[in-house]
Amino acid sequence: MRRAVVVVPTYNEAGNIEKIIPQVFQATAGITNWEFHILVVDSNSPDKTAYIVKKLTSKYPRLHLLRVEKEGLGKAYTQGFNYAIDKFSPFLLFEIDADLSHDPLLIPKFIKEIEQGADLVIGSRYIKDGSIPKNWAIHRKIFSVVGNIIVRLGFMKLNITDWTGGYRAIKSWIIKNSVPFIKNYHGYVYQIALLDRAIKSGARISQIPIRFKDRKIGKSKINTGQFILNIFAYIFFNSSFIKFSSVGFIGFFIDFGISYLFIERLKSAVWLGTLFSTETAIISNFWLNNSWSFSHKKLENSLRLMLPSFLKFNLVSSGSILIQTLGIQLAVNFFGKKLWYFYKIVVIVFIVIPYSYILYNKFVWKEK
Ligand SMILES: Nc1nc2c(ncn2[C@@H]2O[C@H](COP(=O)(O)OP(=O)(O)O)[C@@H](O)[C@H]2O)c(=O)[nH]1
Ligand SMILES: [Mg+2]
Repeated sequence: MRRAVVVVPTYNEAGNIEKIIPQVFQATAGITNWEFHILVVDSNSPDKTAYIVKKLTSKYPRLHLLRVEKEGLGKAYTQGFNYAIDKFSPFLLFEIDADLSHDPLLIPKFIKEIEQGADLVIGSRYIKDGSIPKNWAIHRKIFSVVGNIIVRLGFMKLNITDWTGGYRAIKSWIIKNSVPFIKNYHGYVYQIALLDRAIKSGARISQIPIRFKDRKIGKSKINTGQFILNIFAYIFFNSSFIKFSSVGFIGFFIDFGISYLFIERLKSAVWLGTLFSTETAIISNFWLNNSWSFSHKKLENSLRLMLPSFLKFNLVSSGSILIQTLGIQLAVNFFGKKLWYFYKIVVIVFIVIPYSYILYNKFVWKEK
């Protein structure tokens, strides 16, 4: 029989914890081919949450308690997952909030997705039939919606709709793979880091709609300002797409610098300087993308294996040059020459970058 551990992080959830535990056990009672456990990870709540859980363990033998220091949500989850994996060797782990915002009755739906082949199931508020609470203050709604759109765009993963939510089913192997990395993310940004790692390690992601209910008891622990800063920092340092765009930017300067050197200083022919500078930029872009932007899909370090990919890279890059040249010429024909640099930026940002990013992902750095 496959085992699943539902990990419930708590900080001052005394009013909610007695309700959610029976609800989870009731919701899973009908799933007879799985064995369900609950692990409450409490960060030394002063309101005696742990004491209540301890008392309930005599009634529920599959209820367990882990007490940890107060070091943030991410840290509580990583410690809880490590403990659960060590002690119960589960096939599957669940994340769920303690404050009844997530309906435990949906657990069977998550299981169904796993049984149909998903590695990680996201409870999403942002797909059809999912929702956030109507009574949330407007700033909280905006933050949640805009925050998720920024993450989707930042990673260029538009089909993953809810990055910040905390209702998920995750196969243990993903957690084992990800822990060395995500253990550095203590706060709420950990949810984004875990999903990013899961995708990078090739997990099959599936989404089911959830209606997020506002908590009735207790207070939210989220520090919105801190969270926004952490999200931006995380995307900046971890998004292949952002790294890829930065590499392109660096390539532009290399190209320009070498052209200048050859044409202005060494008085070489313009075509020769241009040929040399563009190819140097292409080589350096290839190297930087391979070792940095797409390091999780890094190509084999042998010349023989790399050469076909490098040729494809050259082909896609030549396409970029062609698109740029034709695009700008077309714009100039239509609107006149005056704003040529503006058209250049528009063509690069809206056509060349998405075009080359998609093609490199498809043909050069393929998903493993
Ligand atoms: N163990 C632990 N749980 C936490 C911590 N911070 C938040 N939680 C729990 O994480 C879940 C979601 O937190 P909540 O404050 O409701 O966030 P919100 O729903 O985004 O407002 C709840 O079950 C909290 O009790 C923490 O530092 N340690
Ligand atoms: Mg909550």
